[in-house]
Amino acid sequence: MSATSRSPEASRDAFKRAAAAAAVELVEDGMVVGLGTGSTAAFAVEALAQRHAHGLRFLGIPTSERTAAQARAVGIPLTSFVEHRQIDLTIDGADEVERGTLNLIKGLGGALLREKIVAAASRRLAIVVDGAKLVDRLGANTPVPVEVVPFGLEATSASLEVLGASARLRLTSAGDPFVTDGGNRIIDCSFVAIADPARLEERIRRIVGVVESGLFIGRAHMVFVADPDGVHRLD
Ligand code: ABF
Repeated sequence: MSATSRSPEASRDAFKRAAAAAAVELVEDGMVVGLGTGSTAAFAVEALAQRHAHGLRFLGIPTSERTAAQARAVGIPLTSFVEHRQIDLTIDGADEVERGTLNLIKGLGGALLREKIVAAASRRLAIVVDGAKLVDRLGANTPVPVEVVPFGLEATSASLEVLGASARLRLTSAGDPFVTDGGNRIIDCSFVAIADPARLEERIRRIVGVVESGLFIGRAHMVFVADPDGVHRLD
């Protein structure tokens, strides 16, 4: 069955799987590989497990406890920054990819801090998405997630609103504040349009109480996008 003759959800999963599989082809013997978080990155972890089962030797550094659990379950050997300061290649998802710049919004999955630490330590960051994630301007469909320390988060949130955001504390389905792997909270910040994402990232970072934002500016080296026409690599 072709991806386009399936239900929209199944098609989207087929695109995510195809983008992930293309990125996994970049992994070579002996590499340290950053393992992203989210449903698309999870397809990459599955594909990596298959390559590992066929003899490829590599070590993974996961970007979340969720991904660590998945990687262990499928038999991928893990390492950490204690043993390796530098990562050869990270494969991760994104919530929005800006055409042309490859700037990103990440963090709807709640793992943006570890994702950014892993991205910053990576020689190459490969992003895997389905075509629905491509936008002309960041912020079009997605809020910018901002990880903040719990203390004073109301004041931090007010400072984010001064930047023009409509700021909302992320809650779990049970109505409790969402807690990140680092024990922090996330404030989702909607901007009508982000004209200058690099400047916005800097302004958010300067707010006391902010740990990191989900704006990834100039970090992606390549993006694998899958849509009904196939998988395209953007560099
Ligand atoms: C991670 O998972 C995040 O940075 C992003 O928020 C999310 C994307 O998830 P999915 O692939 O499920 O859309 O990559």
